[in-house]
Amino acid sequence: MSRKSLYLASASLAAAISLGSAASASEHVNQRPEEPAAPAVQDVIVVTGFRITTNVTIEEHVSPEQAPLLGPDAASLVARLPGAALVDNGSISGQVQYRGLFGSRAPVAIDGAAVMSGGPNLMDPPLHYAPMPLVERIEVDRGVAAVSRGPGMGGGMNVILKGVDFASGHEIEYETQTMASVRSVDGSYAVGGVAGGASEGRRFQLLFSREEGGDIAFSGGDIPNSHHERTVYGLGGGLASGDHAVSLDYRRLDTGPTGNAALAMDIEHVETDVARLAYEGVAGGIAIDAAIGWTDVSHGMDNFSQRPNPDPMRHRYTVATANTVSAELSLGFAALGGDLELGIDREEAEHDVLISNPNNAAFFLGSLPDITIERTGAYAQWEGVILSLESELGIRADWHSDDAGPARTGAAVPAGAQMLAGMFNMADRAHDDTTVDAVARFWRHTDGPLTWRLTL
Ligand SMILES: [Cu+2]
Repeated sequence: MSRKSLYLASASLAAAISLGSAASASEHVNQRPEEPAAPAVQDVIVVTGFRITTNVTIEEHVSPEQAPLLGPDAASLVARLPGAALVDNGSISGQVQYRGLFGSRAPVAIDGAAVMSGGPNLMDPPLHYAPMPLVERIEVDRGVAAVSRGPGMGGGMNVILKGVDFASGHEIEYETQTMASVRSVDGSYAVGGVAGGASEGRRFQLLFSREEGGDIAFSGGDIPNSHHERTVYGLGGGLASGDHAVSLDYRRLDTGPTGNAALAMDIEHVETDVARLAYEGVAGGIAIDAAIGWTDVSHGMDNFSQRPNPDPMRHRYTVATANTVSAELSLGFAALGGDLELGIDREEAEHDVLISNPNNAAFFLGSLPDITIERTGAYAQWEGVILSLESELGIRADWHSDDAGPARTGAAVPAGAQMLAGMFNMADRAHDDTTVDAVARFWRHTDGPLTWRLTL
């Protein structure tokens, strides 16, 4: 059975926001076993459109005509949820603020893996790595996030990218899911999707998306620095046998000149490689999830090539690099009348930022020099019924440590900044800290449309 879908974003059906259950999402898509639905504690945004060969019911969605997709940024879509707002730093640099939380307090994952940004001021925020043509759905924790999401406080987001799942039978079945959109306001287009094949024991897929748009036009002219350009491609595959499955995925993101009018510079490039090796299986009644991830970001930005800046002495070009390795392991089993999940995770990141003036070799500032950030976390999360309430109790601890190399400054840097760099270099540049998160979520469905929830 081959499934083919066509999405027309700028026509009548763009993006449907489902405020209902994650179960409605599974009607449209292959169920991913690693993401069990938890309707009462999540909002799920199903990115959908016309599916040519299947019937799609959209009654439970907000009418798409009332909520067309306004731009290329997935963050602007999530920002429509109650309690969410967009931090609009550029057409593909948006961050979601959720009930006052953002940044590391509202963690974002893609296919369950935490996303590591490379830019020091998040020109490539986590949702930058989820172009709309590749997004299948977005799950957002209502209020407090489960401890299994990682450290953070609430509004945890998980973007599920389109993908080819294992099929049934020995024969390879081929599948494509594609999407295309055009918008007149910025003369932009977006195309992309996934194509691949799968049997019960093998699967493979290719991902591609390309987006490009000029400055947004209005009756009074153009909005400067509102253009964008982004390409993502990738490949992945997996093998399954009995209760065990392994997968290996690789993605490359290539962002070209993109305006960030709200920030001091514009994106010249972001080039990011993401790879992930994952295992999922059951052994002796214990569900095991394990993964190793690797992210490498190279980012350049400047304040003169995409905005007026006539003084060559004030030109700045900044290179930022980030390299992250992460690993996680979780075990799930029945315990205490419910389901218990125990997990550990670790991240090691290296960051480096150098600000320079291409017109003056004596001007440079290593403002984030040889930064290393390490975190090790452990958590326990139990789900079951307490006093006839659906309940989830979780606790996690994280051990953080970070260090920095000496800051470097060129001779043309003003004395004040040189002095600050000197004081920074004399200070103790290593820190460590421990954080503890405890979460309790209770909910109860009633016969009517009401669901009671209490989260602490
Ligand atoms: Cu930047």
